[in-house]
Amino acid sequence: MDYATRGMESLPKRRDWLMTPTKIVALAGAPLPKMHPPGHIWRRPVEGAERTQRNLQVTAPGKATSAAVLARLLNDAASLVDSISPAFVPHGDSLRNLLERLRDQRFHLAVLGQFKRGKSTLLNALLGEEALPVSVIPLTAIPTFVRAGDRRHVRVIFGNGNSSIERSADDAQELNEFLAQYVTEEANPENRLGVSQVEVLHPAPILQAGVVLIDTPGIGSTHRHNTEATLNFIPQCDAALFVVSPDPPITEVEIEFLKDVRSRIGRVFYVLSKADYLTDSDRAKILEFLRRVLREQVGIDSDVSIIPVSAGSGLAARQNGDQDRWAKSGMRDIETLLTDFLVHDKESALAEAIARKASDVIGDVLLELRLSVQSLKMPLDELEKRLDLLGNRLVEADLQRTSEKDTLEGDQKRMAALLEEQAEQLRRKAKWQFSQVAQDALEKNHLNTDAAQSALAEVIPGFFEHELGAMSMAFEGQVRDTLNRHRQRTDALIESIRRTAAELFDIPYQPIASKEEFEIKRQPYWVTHHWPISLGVLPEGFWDRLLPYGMRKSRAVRRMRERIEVLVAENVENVRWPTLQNLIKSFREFGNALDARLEEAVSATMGAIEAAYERRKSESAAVESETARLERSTSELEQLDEDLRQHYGANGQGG
Ligand SMILES: Nc1nc2c(ncn2[C@@H]2O[C@H](COP(=O)(O)OP(=O)(O)O)[C@@H](O)[C@H]2O)c(=O)[nH]1
Ligand SMILES: [Mg+2]
Repeated sequence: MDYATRGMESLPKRRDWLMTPTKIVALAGAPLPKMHPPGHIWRRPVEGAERTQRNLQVTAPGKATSAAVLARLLNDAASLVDSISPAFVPHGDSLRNLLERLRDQRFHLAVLGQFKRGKSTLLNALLGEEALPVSVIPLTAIPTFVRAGDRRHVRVIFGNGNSSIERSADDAQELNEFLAQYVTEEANPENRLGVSQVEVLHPAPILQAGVVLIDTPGIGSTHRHNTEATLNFIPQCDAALFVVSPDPPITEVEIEFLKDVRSRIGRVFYVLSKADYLTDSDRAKILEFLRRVLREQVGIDSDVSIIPVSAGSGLAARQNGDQDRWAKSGMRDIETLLTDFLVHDKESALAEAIARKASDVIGDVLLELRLSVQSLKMPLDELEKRLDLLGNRLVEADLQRTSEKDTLEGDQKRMAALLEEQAEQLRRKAKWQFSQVAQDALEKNHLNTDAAQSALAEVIPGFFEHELGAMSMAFEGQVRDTLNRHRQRTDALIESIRRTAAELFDIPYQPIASKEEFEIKRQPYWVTHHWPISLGVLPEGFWDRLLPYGMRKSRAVRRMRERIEVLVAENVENVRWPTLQNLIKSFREFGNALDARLEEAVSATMGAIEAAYERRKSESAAVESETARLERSTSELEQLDEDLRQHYGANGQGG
């Protein structure tokens, strides 16, 4: 079809996101109005170009002041962007949001490892007091977030966060006792209180750097759900302390866990706790052994540093102000490592990421500005011709988008079918295993069905907790891969629209550098499921007692089979249903986000040109001064962007 010969007016109004010229103008804000309309809502307008130019001088290289310099750059850029036109205020807001994140510097550092390795004790040593409960038996699957506050304060959050209770504490003991009511297995067995998260505010100096320390439930405990709870929690961590101890040095579960952790958390530090149990030579041997395991089985550099500590003695030293003992306990090394990391690496990692994102926002604005300027300068008939060509590209893009949505729908159906298949497999596996358990118990207990029922009650929660964990992990991976493919295609589509616009109007085009990841939302990660185990005992038939053993047995087995049938159905449903809901929700949210991104990209690109076009048609007198103003803004913004890149992009540190 020859779209090129059609006028813009004849473009089919296919979908909402496909902008018709009037709609584009409306979305883009005003059709580039007078220079400073009275009473407009721009925030912190730039007083004059001189000020911006002067501010641009302060970008002397040097990492020490990089955050401050970056903050100023972001601030300047936001003001400048606001002042161009009200249509750009959302871009200004994006820059201000980045500035806020930079200033906030909030960073999640989790303490990970098997239960009883001494994680909570280590955190207490860092906090300088016994704030967190320490126990010889595992705690419940509830992570505790500890952040800076001017006094000790706890917030316990229940369920989905709808309800919570708070309490201030005068000292460590009060804090510890209050926490123990919610996070210990004794006081809150299997988390029957339904606690989902605990937050602690604490005045310890280590927290002042903006770090949030997270005490985690620990993997590989008898409470199987703790492992899954910790695994599910990893996406929230920015860095981690991985704690092992001599008894035994490292287990299979920890190695598997560590492989997973390493691929998902940027920085992991290793700690050998309870080093006080060891003689110097034993310590050296264990460290050597650990390094070898990390190297050979996890694939970590051979010179990895593992810090030996005795957190217990460190805590005592802290409390007595004994600097010598604090150093000897190894805690000082950990403190220094963390402080260094928090002061240097954390800041530069965050600053780099923010600079890249800011550059992208500015890139967007620049593209629109350049499109506007070109459109204003171009002869009217030439402008119309190019607008037309761009319109054709949009019609094609809309077709692509429709087919993308169809594929997305197909993928969702495919994933749902896969889930049904897995649920069926799970049913078969569960029935087989439970029948074995029940039959064994019957034979060992004179065909007593109560005994068989108890035996089932013992295996069911562990079995399903494990299966749910495995299933949701495998599923999440597949959903993520599928959605990622869609995201990449949408990105390519957006890119091609922007590129077409840039090429048509002869302006330089820079592809977006840092694409926002679509986060696939997870279920709350430490929900304790209730696994049905009892359906009331089906009584023996009245005559059963009098029947010969063989007949009694087959009747008892049949009764148990019927019971297992129902138990399996209920429990598998407990796994299948939330997984399916999560799947549907992920796809729906993703589809919406996809549309929103496309719409945004199209309206921004077309908006600039269309607005200029409208302006050209109406009042030609002001066009010249408007063009000059936009050109000025463009070059100021280019300068700002260059400064951003010089500091954070051009030094070669990608990723
Ligand atoms: N000897 C010694 N025992 C420790 C040390 N750190 C922790 N423990 C003990 O190990 C047990 C488990 O500690 P905890 O901090 O609750 O471990 P978590 O489950 O990993 O949080 C407790 O009995 C602690 O007293 C240490 O550095 N030295
Ligand atoms: Mg603990």
